[in-house]
Amino acid sequence: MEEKLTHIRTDWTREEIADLFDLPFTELLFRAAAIHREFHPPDQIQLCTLLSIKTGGCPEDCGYCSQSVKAYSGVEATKLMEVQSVLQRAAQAKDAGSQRFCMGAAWRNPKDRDMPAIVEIVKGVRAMGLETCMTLGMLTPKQADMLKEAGLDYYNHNVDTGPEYYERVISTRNYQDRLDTLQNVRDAGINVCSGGIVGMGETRDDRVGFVHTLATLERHPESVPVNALVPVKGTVLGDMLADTPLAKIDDIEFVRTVAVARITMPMSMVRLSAGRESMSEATQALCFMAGANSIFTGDKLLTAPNAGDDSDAALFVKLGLTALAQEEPMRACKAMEPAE
Ligand code: SAM
Ligand code: DTB
Ligand code: SF4
Repeated sequence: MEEKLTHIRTDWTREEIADLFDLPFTELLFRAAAIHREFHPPDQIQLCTLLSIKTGGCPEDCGYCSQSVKAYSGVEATKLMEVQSVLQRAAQAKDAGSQRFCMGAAWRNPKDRDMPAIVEIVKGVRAMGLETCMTLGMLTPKQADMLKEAGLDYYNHNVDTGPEYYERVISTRNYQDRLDTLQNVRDAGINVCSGGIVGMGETRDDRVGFVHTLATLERHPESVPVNALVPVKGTVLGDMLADTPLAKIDDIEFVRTVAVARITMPMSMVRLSAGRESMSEATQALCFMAGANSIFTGDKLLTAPNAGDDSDAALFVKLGLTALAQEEPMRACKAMEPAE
């Protein structure tokens, strides 16, 4: 591998991260873009498809989520989808040009009786040549091993925000629970996907703490989704935001968060995730400039609306962006192996 000039660090201090956030916007973007092109093709974006394989009825009380039993969002609870139905949807996603298939279940944690079907799904989707990602809630070491054995490429489990703000958003688990599952995933040898949500009423310092948590893990997550809160009616945060329109996250602050994630975690895929449907093309373009290199395609995320293929295709043409080649993601993840 050609030598990279940027040193990968896991000893970032909160002060250093706060200083990055404070940079003049043009300087911050310039630094992020420079680091981005050292590690990634700057004109290629990975396309991912999301599927909710088990929707709603979740016992957790995450204040942003339409799928919590505590939310009055109108999302109906379903059972885990049949394996064949999931595989059909994965095949459609591949035909539509997706490289990665991410499957989400509204569980606090998978039950052992769910695991055989989950394992079948992972094996089937992987056999299609798609990169696989699952997000099923908390995992025991044994469940993580089973997923690894099945061939799962990535496990998504977000820390969501900084450690101090976490208990304001979720009361049914704590920050350490999240970190424990991430460790189980890491120990099993599965790539880690962990990020969070910007715009939940947190302060700049909470965003500093959020990036600091991820950038100081023993090994950076290979994938870092940055979501903008999608305010869903009937959720605590959605309703709070509806009452205070000024609380919506400022676009420039969102781009700053993407840029700081890129600078502190140079090799990770930074995913411009939820919230694009209400983001201008110009803001999305700034996010790509700041180092975001992956998006979710299609007109639906798990339950919330997404930008949609037509508008994405038009945006890619306008910006001269192309989809990351199908074999690239695996290469990216090999490059993450620690140096001998
Ligand atoms: N139950 C699993 C868990 O919590 O890990 C997986 C599903 S959960 C929907 C996956 C992630 O989606 C959450 O951690 C959160 O970061 C993000 N998310 C959920 N609702 C959102 C919303 N309304 N706006 C932005 N991001 C959201
Ligand atoms: C992530 O960080 N964002 C995706 C993925 N991981 C699973 C999910 C976004 C969900 C948005 C809200 C919804 O669709 O209900
Ligand atoms: Fe459940 Fe996940 Fe939604 Fe939290 S984010 S309520 S754990 S589905």
